[in-house]
Amino acid sequence: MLTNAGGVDLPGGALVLDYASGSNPAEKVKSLLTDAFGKGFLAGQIRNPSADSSIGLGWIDNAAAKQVLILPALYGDATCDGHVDFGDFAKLAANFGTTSGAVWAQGDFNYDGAVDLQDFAKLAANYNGTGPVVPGLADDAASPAMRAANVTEAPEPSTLVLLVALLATAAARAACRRRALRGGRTFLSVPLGRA
Ligand SMILES: [Ca+2]
Ligand SMILES: [Ca+2]
Repeated sequence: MLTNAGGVDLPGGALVLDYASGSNPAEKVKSLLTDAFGKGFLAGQIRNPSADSSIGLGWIDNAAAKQVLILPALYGDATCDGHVDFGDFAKLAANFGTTSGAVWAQGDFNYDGAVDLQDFAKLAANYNGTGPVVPGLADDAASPAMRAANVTEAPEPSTLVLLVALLATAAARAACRRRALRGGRTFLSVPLGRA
């Protein structure tokens, strides 16, 4: 499926790649989806004929179940549970400032490997939105591993204003990390003040 020329259309449902008895296809999936993102998910090896500016394809590597899932998802739905909410923001905030190697589940929604303001803008545009919900993968007991991987302990902010404030905090923390890595040189790459 990942290698034949025809590829696969995913307008709904989910594609589950079980790697319990094989090698993890995550890198291949990431590569194919990065290519398809550049084509609006309307072409490429894995496609979503219903893709538009708010819905593309997301994916998640469920290491506990040894499954990679690919499914239509709202941009911003890092957890692939059909909703864009604080759990997704927490993923993005935790990885904010990453410049390469990040994946959808970490908040890279435009498949460039970085987690930055472009990704936050995509999440913000769909915040509190509900997209395609795949039975068995969403808000039911069938996805405890994904739920467990989520961060939902913090109080849930109801407005984007609060999210922006929290993001500014995350950005400041990321800048601090970079300063530490760069031997104390002052460095701030995002145009946000400290919260
Ligand atoms: Ca979500
Ligand atoms: Ca990105």
